[in-house]
Amino acid sequence: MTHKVVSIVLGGGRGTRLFPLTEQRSKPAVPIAGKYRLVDIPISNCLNSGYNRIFVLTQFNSASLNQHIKNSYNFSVFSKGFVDILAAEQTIEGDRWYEGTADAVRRTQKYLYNVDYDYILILSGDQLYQMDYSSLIDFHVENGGNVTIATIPVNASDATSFGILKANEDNEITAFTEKPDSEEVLKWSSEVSEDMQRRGRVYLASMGIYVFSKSVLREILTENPGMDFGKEIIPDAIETQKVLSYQFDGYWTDIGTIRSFFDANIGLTDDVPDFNLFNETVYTRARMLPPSKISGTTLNHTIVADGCILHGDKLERSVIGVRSRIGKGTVIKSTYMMGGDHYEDLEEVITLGSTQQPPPIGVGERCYIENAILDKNCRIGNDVRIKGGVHLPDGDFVTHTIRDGIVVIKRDAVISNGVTI
Ligand code: ADQ
Ligand code: ADP
Repeated sequence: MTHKVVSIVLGGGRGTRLFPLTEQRSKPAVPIAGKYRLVDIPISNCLNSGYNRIFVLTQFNSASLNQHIKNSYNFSVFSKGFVDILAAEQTIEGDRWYEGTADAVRRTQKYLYNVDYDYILILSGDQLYQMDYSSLIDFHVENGGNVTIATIPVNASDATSFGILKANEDNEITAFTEKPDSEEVLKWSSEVSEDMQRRGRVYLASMGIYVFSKSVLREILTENPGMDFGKEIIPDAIETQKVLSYQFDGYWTDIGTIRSFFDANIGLTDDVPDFNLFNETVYTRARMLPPSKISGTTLNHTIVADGCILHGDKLERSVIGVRSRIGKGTVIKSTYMMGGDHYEDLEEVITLGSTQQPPPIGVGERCYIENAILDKNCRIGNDVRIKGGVHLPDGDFVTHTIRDGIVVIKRDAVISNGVTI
């Protein structure tokens, strides 16, 4: 049975946890897996589930996000589909930014009046997973829910970063606590499958994916002035509405921090990755780039996107993004190189290569790079050594940031010949 659904992707607050990747762009526009953007994940899940009316809520509206959405998601005139960006904006009522997830949805409701729907699907913009939302909607409808939360069993250490809940045998949520501390969490275990129990995943976490029946959302957001779903709206709804838990048993991970973002990208190079790009289509912009050209390079567990020119010595457990250029003798390990937005022409590369002021876009010759994220368009000279790891304390510098031992080279940064980080 197809239901009338509109989807809202919560594209991100200030995105401070992903700094410096969000320094110059909004969170939904952060490049992932060498050729996609974060926002492509929830949008693709929606499209693969048959839901093609999607709003993306974001704090600021970078040109790149607009360009990406406009160029990637075009529906035919015979379709009612759309992907629209709604950025926190100045209005007669005020010039505040969205002050939380519920506030963002509340201030977006006026755009929904023209859309014909019965159920609203609220999604997070910073998670990596593949899910058929139509099963979730069917579950919500068949079980007569007012609100349904997608849930997943997690272990005690992860549980402190999520909303944790308890449900009865009818999957009705009876209690909810947002991000309990490590002592409090111990009181929140649930009955889960034997397999989950064996893995210590006995706490039922909210995935931050919510289904609301149309009138219920309007009622709740009018009556409860709360700014956040997790902190205020959901705990309140449990008291007044039928709130259901829909347990998901696939792979799901939150990619809101540099560490989890890095792990999710590098994880794609596993033999059988948890998130399998070869399963369902992940949609993105069709770029018409030339195939990658590789010479003299040993590649091991590495993903190479389109349009790269690679001469390095060895690439291992790395994701090499679109239009990357890597010079001779360079070794790259456990690194996510996002690539470039454009090519420099050959003449430019040769001139820049000979003067090295600044070096051409890409990574130069005889470099060693490990445990790093190289943002778009960075210019790394020759003989540069970047070695992330636990020995490096967190810090913010002009050209890079260090978080959890991962060196993040900023977008457009210039790292001169011979520099060691
Ligand atoms: P968090 O992810 O910590 O917990 P939050 O920071 O509110 O919650 O973010 C949810 C999503 O909304 C993210 O994609 C975020 O980028 C986006 N977002 C945040 N503020 C926004 C704003 N002002 N405008 C637009 N988008 C915004 C939530 C729940 C937990 C649950 C986890 C699962 O509160 O209960 O366990 O998600 O990841
Ligand atoms: P980001 O993608 O990392 O958020 P931008 O949005 O600023 O960064 O840049 C992405 C887009 O800008 C690309 O789609 C590319 O077409 C275009 N672009 C940026 N710089 C150039 C350039 N020098 N020449 C041509 N196109 C460019």
